[in-house]
Amino acid sequence: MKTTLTRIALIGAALLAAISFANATDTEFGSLQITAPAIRATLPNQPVAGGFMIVTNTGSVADSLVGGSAEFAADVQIHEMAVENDVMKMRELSRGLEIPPGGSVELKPGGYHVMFMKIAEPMKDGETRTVNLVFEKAGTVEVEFDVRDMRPGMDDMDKKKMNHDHSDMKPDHPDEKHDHSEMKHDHNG
Ligand SMILES: [Cu+2]
Repeated sequence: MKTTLTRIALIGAALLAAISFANATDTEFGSLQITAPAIRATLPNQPVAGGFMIVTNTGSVADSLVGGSAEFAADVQIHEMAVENDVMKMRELSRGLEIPPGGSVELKPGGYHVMFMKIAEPMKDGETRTVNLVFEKAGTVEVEFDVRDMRPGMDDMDKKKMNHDHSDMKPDHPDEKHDHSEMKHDHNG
């Protein structure tokens, strides 16, 4: 009985995992796992796009996500976003983003992200995009990213800080400032 219950619980967990990542193409690459890769849909004329995913390192040595390439972008960089003196800023991680052995790192809105610079056309919800990610040790891996409408406000960090659940459709929402800084970013990056 106990075993059956455990089994049911496991199947339930597996189903939940399958549902939440239903559209994403998870990729295994040596000792690296890339889960739920997604690009945030862009506004017309937005020059940059953000990419997000979870990278898990099941190996015994650290590896680093150092960059990438994509047909639709002039350059692919690894960025970090952080609050500095109450202002959201982002910078390129010049030495890459380290994925510790036995650990995983989440790239998400408001934090680490892949930045697609000078995109050739808007990223539209429902599309998929092929991206080559480059890891320092593991080398290059091709990953299919889903383009998804991630409205500003889906960021957990912001949810805690600002109580804005009913106002995230407003274009003048404070959250939008993050996107503006992303948009300006290609001139100094
Ligand atoms: Cu960025």
